[in-house]
Amino acid sequence: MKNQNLFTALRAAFPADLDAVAIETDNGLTYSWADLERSTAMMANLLQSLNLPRGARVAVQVEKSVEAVVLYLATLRAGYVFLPLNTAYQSTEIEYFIGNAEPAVLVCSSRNLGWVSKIAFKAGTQNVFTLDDDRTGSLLDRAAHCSDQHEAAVMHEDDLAAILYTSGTTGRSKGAMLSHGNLLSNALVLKDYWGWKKGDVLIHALPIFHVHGLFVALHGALINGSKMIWMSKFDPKRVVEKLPEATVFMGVPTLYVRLLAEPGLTQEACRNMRLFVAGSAPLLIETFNDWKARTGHTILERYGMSETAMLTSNPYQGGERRGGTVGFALPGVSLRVQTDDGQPLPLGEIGGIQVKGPNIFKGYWRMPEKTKEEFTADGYFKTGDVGKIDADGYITIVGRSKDLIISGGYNVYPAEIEGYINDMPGVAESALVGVPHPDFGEAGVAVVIAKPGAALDAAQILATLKSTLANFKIPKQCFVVNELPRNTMGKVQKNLLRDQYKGLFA
Ligand code: MLC
Ligand code: AMP
Repeated sequence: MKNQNLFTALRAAFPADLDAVAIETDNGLTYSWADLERSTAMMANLLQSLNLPRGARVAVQVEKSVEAVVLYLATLRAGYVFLPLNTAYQSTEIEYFIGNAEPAVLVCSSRNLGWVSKIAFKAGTQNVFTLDDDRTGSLLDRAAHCSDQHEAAVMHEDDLAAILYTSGTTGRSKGAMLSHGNLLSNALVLKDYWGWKKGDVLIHALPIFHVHGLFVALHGALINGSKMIWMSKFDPKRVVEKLPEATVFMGVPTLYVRLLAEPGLTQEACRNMRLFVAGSAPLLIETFNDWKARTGHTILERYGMSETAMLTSNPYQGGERRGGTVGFALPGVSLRVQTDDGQPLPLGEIGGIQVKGPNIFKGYWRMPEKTKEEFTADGYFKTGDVGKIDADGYITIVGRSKDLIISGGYNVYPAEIEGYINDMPGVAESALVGVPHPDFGEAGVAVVIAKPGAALDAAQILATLKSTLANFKIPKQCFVVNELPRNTMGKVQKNLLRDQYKGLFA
């Protein structure tokens, strides 16, 4: 059997000169390709010394660092399953993920060790390590004693490489299971489609616990043997400073909006740039146009999901990059638009986007029924996005059938937040809607009604949410009202609420 280990493919793309710089960090450190080879070997040996069962999950909630990337690559190399968790998640959220995924290994920041390890031990996780963004922690201490020689585990293309938690319209988060084959096929397609070439340098400024930063950006650079300028946090000034040394940048729309506010963003600053990629949320046409006017570059917008990695892209060459569209289905991806009852729609008509291809995930972790519901009888995955295909083949996303808010590139599921608000004393009902926001694209607004005789304080509601949930999920405003608009069936009409509050952040 040919080894389909994603790590093996990434490793094979390292340049011949292993002493060349692979990653340069914003605090002045450099890591060579040889450093990546050795450190991933040591960490893979550490993981293997734990005698984990096949398919064991390695859950990780740590600040962004090169060592966190080493841990990701080592997990692939050793043949285990990587499970990244947003650093904003608090104990209630972590408790759910750990309880559901039952990881064999958990790696957290040392400042969270107390509460995280309690959750881990309760879930039966036997191995808890710390990793901090200053190159310290028990994980590195232990790995330092391991051999720097390691033969990558032999993996089948269907073996799991990662589980990414993503929420549904109802209920709790679901773990999207992605295989080595899913991720490798997508990385190879993008390498070709986006014209990665020798000498490319990527500015990596995204978090590494979601598809965009962990797969699209990181795999993109690694599978091309390209150097990365590594930023632990997105700082627009720092990005502008570093642009002259780079050729590729990737970001969610909020990053582009914030970069445009920098006077230093000029054609001169972008003189060596080859490609700006945007995705994870809709890019406003104003941002697309302003970017072109300021830098002379046309942003390439693409579309993807946790369950699918990248699905579509505007052309890199040989065609126009059209603002407001997400381009064409990537090679190997079959994309169609259908009605709710499964009827194909002609070009130009709006319907549900469905996809098929080697990049589509293996299902939701321990949720076979949910997985089945999300696929059609002929094997297409229902994305929950609503769109159309025009006569030239360009795909436009016009909305979502799933009740989802995308704020600054992070997903917020109204059902989850409403659940927490509804459980608060004195609350009769609530509705969370997304409205336009100049910085985050979309922002959540909570509208709440009180039980008869109860007095509610909007600020208190927000404060209670803040003490429980990840910060990006907290509504930016909360209103206590007497009633919610309803249709004749009694269902809350969120479109009317969205309309009512649409100017709130204008
Ligand atoms: C931070 N805040 C947000 C937020 N990020 N609020 C709403 N939405 C967000 N995304 C809030 C915090 O709660 C805080 O509020 C205040 O803003 C400042 O927090 P911060 O931590 O200083 O924010 P900052 O570092 O500036 O972060 C903003 C950001 C970040 C845009 C840089 O959100 C980010 O990195 N987004 C990228 C997400 C991403 O990578 N998505 C890809 C998903 S993959 P307060 O009140 O506490 O002060 C995917 C598939 C695909 O979707 O197709 O790619
Ligand atoms: P996630 O579950 O975090 O992977 O988010 C995936 C969702 O982000 C998709 O289903 C889309 O709704 C949205 N998305 C990703 N890229 C784009 C884009 N370019 N334009 C509009 N929406 C996007």
